[in-house]
Amino acid sequence: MKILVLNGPNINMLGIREPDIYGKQSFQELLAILEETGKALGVTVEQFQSNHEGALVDKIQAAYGCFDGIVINPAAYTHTSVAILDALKAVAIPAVEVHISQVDAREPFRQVSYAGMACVKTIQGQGLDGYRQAIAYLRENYG
Ligand code: CA2
Repeated sequence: MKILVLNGPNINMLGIREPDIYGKQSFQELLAILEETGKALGVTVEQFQSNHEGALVDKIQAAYGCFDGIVINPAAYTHTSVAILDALKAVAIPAVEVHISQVDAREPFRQVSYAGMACVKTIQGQGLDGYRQAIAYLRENYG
């Protein structure tokens, strides 16, 4: 099984500020968790992070016919991007939305998720472990 993990803007800055919201772990530690999870569950995990909406849309389109599942944390684009929602709908690859923080308990604008409307599941407030849980869910249900 091949899973594509997509991370949106500023996720590469994890651990640098706002540790009370996003934890102390760095983006490099997230990459290590993804690699370890892939090995432990016997799935191929590819990761892509971008600060650019179109680059994320391009990557979702390119996943068509190549990946069996998508884990996506669109970060701020979660709350604004109809383009990412449409791309997820277009490829129809089972996708799990991950948020490191508990977005439902934050500002009202973070409680709206466009991408989530095309996802089979949302995991939030679990810190970086949410990514492991999302990969395990896809493996269990779509592997
Ligand atoms: O909780 C999440 O995973 C979010 O997707 C993270 C986004 C935020 O815009 C979403 O509402 C919820 C932010 C990504 C990282 O932002 C940083 C901010 C300060 C320092 C480091 C990263």
